[in-house]
Amino acid sequence: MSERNFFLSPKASKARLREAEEARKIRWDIVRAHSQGQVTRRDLIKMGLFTSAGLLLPIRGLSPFARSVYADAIPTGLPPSPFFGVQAFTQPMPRFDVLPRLAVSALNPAPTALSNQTQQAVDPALGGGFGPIEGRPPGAIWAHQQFSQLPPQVAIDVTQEGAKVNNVYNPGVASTLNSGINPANPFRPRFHPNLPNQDTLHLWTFNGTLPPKLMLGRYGEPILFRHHNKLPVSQSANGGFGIHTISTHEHNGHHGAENDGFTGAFFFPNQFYDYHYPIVLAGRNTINTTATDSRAGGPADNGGINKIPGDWHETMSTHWFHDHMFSFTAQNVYKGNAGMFNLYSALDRGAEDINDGVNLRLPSGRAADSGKSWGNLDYDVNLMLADKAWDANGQLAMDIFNFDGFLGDVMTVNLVYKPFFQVERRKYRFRILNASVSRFFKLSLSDGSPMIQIANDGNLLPNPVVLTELDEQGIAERYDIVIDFSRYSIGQSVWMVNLAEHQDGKKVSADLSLSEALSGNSSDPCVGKFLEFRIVRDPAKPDISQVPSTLIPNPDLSAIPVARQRVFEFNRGAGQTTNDPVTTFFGPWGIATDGGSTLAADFGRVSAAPSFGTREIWTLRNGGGGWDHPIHIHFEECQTLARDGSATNVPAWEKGRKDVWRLHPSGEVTITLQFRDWGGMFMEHCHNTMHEDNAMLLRWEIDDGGAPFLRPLPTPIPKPQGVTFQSPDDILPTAF
Ligand SMILES: [Cu+2]
Repeated sequence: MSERNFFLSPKASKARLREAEEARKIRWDIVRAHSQGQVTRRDLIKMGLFTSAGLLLPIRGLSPFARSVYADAIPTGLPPSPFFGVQAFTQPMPRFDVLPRLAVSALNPAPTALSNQTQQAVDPALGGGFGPIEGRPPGAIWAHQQFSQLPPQVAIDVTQEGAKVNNVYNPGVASTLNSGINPANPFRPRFHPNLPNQDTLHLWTFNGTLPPKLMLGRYGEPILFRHHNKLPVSQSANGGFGIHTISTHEHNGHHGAENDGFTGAFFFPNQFYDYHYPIVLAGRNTINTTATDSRAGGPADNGGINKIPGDWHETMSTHWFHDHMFSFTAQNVYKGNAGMFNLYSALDRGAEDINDGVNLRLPSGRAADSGKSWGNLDYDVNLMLADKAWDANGQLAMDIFNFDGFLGDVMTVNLVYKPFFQVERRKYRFRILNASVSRFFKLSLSDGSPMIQIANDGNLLPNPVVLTELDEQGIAERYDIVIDFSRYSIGQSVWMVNLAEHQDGKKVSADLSLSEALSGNSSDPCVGKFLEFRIVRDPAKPDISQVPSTLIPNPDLSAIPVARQRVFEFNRGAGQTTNDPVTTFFGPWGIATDGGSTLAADFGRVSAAPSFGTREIWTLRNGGGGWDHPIHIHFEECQTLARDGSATNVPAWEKGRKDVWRLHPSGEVTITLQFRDWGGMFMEHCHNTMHEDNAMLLRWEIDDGGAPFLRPLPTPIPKPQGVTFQSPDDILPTAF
């Protein structure tokens, strides 16, 4: 186990803890000044506080690993988050808060295909003058693609704003299925009833409230997601981290780029952005175009299937949505900009009693009892895992200057500290999201009993996999599992346990055995039990849910030629060839494309431009052995062809489609993907969001699918007074 950890033990001497608290104050003064725009990273380098690699120099007090006066060889560590006497497993776990699904006519102004450029006065803090009410870039290229063919049928109307009390909590299930929580009681913005309320500057969430938000959607029913930015107009009103400009990514929606939360298409306070999620099956223009296959579809209100065009093998289930602001994603997601999206289909109906030969009947709930033909949440539970830290006052806190990665010392589930969850003696589906900044998890149950993995990322696997330990789960990966609690007796408890120990944010330092993780000896405070399942009763009705041996086979790509291959190598020690103040960032991390040099992020650079309607093979390679990277490719789900050059290295739980891959130290993944249905600019990046922000991210685009797309696409430059465009400032020689 580690000798060196990010956080000091609470048992460290008072003097050591005091030294660490002083160090944290100095360090966070600099963090705050930087996040509020008072000092730039270039200034900090000039002042000698940064190395050119971006890391803070190990001056005592500025780095958690600087040498302490108390013991030369041992770093100080950060002081642990204060607990105010709170014990683990003493509060119920809140289910997600289901977002209301409104009629599109409830939106005022009505959504439009092109960005709504109606002018409004701009706050003087944002430069004054006038600017558009919608932050989406103007013009045909950023218009909603196929808006008239796929008009929105449901509206989701949300804000981003500072923490406040939730008086409209809707868990979507009865209180008995939510550990007895009475949703009529005000739900306060805090990590435990005995911890302080988070203030409006430190926690910024969807609608400003907890619990985190859940969107429910179904194939064939396009959603208009209107996101209002109600964050403070002053950049300094941020509690020391986070920025008030946002861009929302529906991870991993198969949508046009104008709805993908492009990192450079961010919008400002007092603006909104209309995201159009058509929720179509990939391949809709070439496969099952007459919509005759009943496996390709969405749940109908009458219990039947609304058939749609496209490939049913491309059906997705578990998504999430989160901020993608250029170079500020880690801070904004950590601050609360993250929700989940359950996507229902003919195959995955969310109604376990519908037995029509298509519905897989996964654990969810009964349509006959609820009257809901889809989306029953009774036994289908979203779990958002994230490590957090807070300051001496109990307010959320973050160190944005550790470019290796940020680790919290407090484990949260659904944004509360180590809760319990009451369950019945039957099967449950859990949709587990790793929503951390830099931490990987590895999950097991405290008694070592089996779990059935049914999905990886957004996708049901070809076949379920029985495991007593899940694989490591990187940032942004989703693992759907089924746990059968019928093997326990009423009154028993079993815990979910994290086996993955970190010493820093670069990678997992050790995957512990279950007994090691349970021993309490790890110096990583997020190792061990973090969620208690309390088995409280028998189900009122027998469990008729199923886990079929075949779920969703992969689409067959054998007849589709491979148009070309590309190689992306993820490295430390990036250079920057451009110097645009808006589109570039520099940092230690970068990506080398097709054997070129390792480049830091520039969203004005085109690194790859695959041709519309083709298929390619991409190799993602980790250029170093000292770190892992969970790499995310936007747009369409990929198939994993090989790990480290061999198909036999692809484990059973990665044999379906995926959108995030842990490369492993010095590891390599070979994937194949298609470019169809939509166009525009997309991204590829590390989802260790500290790496992503510093600056392991690139832009690729589909720009030859016909009007309105130009090759190459102009880069948006957002301002409160309106988005302007400029030509790409770099096009890599192998892009086209
Ligand atoms: Cu990374």
